[in-house]
Amino acid sequence: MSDPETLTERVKGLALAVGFDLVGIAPAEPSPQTQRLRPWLAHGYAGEMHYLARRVEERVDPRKVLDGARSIVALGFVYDPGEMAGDASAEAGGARMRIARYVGGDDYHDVLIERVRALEDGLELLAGHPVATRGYVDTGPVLERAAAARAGLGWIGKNSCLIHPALGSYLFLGAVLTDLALEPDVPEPEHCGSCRACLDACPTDAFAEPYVLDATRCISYTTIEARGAVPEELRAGHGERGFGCDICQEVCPWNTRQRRSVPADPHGLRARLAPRPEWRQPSLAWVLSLGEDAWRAATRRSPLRRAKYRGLLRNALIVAGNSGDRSLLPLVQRHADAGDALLAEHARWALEQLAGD
Ligand code: B12
Repeated sequence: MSDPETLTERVKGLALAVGFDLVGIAPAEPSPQTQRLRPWLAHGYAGEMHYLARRVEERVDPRKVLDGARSIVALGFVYDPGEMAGDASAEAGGARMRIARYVGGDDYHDVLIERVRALEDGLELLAGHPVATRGYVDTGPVLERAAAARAGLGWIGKNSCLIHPALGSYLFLGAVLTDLALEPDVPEPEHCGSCRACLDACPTDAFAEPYVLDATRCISYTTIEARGAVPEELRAGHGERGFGCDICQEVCPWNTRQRRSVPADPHGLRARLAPRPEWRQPSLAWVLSLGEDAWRAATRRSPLRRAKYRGLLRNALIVAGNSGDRSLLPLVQRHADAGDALLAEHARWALEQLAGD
């Protein structure tokens, strides 16, 4: 039998070696954080994300996901290296559309799940006997923020994001459940104090209270997850944001460049995730004129696909309405006259806003 502490250190070393920036161990059991899910769902904060209400037992108790699970290896990866997507100045004229920092390059699920699989393969070699594992980046029935917080990767802030004291919150998280008995880490105390920058900055008032996001009002939800019309009262709050939103993280003092450090990237993972040139503050006119084939080509291997073609155009029409740029009128009018009822309604709204301007 291997000494559990030694094995823990070797597992952590391997997680860093395969490319993660942060690793910690949580016991595979329910925690006060996982217990938050049920009340959150009961308030209706999940909106149309019905999948979150499935497999609730498993999300709350990891042992229901993997029989015999004893530990969670919680993983973190910095996706914003400090050169921010929103910083690219709008050299060419015309209105721009902002997309969240995590979306302009290759899809993080694909990039990071490979690394998770490498870690899972290595666990068996380190342990010297068969090891049961279930590894996830985002798509499994695991509350990854809860696991990360319990494993000491950082604390859950008032914006509900996991914040690391040195690396900030522009992190992707992952988790490997295993039947190995590893030594748990100590949770990080919370350091938000009396700060309410994120709560006050949200343009759609999406925080029901500190730490609790009403996803149905969150721009990340309305631009990526929601398939139908965006409620009119939320459209002005979208501003320039056409896919995801970083406002509650941009205003967070733990994300200032001076405060954040960026780890080395020997596997070139950050380069794969970095925004492609066409998605660094794309021109709104370009997005509004994309045909479906051009959209497919421009979003290959990208998380932008999740909103679908119609979703991106719907979002771009809202941004057009907020832009005050009347040179977009002909493009917007084209969508108002085309056959798609959802896009036509958003286009008419945008035309009214532009006429008002
Ligand atoms: C559904 C989902 C969303 C939804 C809902 C988000 C939410 N806050 O619930 C939407 C589409 C809005 C969303 C947006 C974003 N997401 Co998201 N999302 C998820 C997903 C798939 C499930 C989250 C979930 O179960 N939510 C339900 C709530 C109850 O759980 P939670 O988000 O973990 O929130 C915790 C806190 O709210 C806290 N809590 C709840 N109530 C209370 C009350 C008190 C008093 C206290 C103290 C705490 C507390 O406990 C919860 C459980 O740990 C996870 C992946 C995963 N499997 O975990 C990614 C994930 C959470 N998302 C992530 C990211 C990157 C984002 C965005 C930054 C993307 C973007 N730029 O647009 C935004 C951030 C918006 C925000 N402020 O949360 C990362 C988190 C990174 C981080 N540092 O925290 C994850 C882990 C994906 C990943 N694998 O990297 N997301």
